[in-house]
Amino acid sequence: MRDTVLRHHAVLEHPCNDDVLGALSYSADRPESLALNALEMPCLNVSMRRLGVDTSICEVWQGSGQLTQGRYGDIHYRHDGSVLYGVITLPETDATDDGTPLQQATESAYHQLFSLLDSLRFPYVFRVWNYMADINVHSFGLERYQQFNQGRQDAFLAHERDVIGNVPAACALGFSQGALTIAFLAGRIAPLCFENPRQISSSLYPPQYGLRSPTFSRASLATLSQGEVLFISGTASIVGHATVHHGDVVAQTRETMINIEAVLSEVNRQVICRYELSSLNYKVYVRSPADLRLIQTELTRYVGDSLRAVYLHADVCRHDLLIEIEATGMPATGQGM
Ligand code: 3EB
Repeated sequence: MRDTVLRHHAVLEHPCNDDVLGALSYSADRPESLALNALEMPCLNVSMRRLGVDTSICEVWQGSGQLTQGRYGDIHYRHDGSVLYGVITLPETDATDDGTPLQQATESAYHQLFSLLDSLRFPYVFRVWNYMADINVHSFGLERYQQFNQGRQDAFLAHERDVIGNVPAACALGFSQGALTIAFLAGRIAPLCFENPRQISSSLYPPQYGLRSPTFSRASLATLSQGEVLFISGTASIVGHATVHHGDVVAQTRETMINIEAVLSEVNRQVICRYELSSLNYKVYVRSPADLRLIQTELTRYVGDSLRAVYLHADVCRHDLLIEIEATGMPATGQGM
């Protein structure tokens, strides 16, 4: 591996005065990720427009007790002793023999992420949010999402991390321009990871989707300060490994919800708590803003009038996918988030 990737960073830490671990905001009006000052909580802006309403949105993760804040290489993080939230944004530099700019930025980001977690002893990654420019564009002979997958999996392998089974829940979406932007939640207690029986594990996708497969599980269940939180990964209209319902956004929305329901059944089969579609918070990534009404109608029909969903204009990682939906939830009997 390259020197830049192997470089080890000093951890610079100090205590915080509040109990917010950090945040992700989504707004197209702030195209560049926010510059972080050493005293601010880790918060990145993702350059995506919210659909249906004029306000932007900020997702905030709460810690408990005394928090510690730190910097490690390009990562800004906070932790409360049991859960760590970090953000990293990396520009793409020049291609080298070691890979394309996006591949190298991704490998470096994940290398820093794993090195930080190793040195602070937060071994388990619960959830990763991955955002990059031009996710469907081909360059250097490879689709950019595949370049990202290559960098990500190489970093998992270099750190001797599992690439199937115990892997974080995740999402990977595109925006029109900006640096690679990644946020993550990690902790000291192993999460439970789940697959979807209707889909093959992403790590076993056939090579037509790239020689290095996407490294994520379909859901993870982790302990945060507010209790158990279920993270359902970005989910799309995929059955087996194939995209279904080409060009039909209503059918893709329905198939995606059938997939989310299948993941929920897996979770409910394996844990004592009960999770329900109506008690999840949804984030819906929409390729064509003009499809918003059709998607809202179909989702409300499927989940019910209590549907809580935020819609964002984004590129989905396969050109034939029109929608991707992720969800987060507490048990049906517990408190809403
Ligand atoms: C899929 O099921 C759709 O590369 O981290 C969903 C969730 C998807 C996570 C990732 C990709 C990722 O393959 C795409």
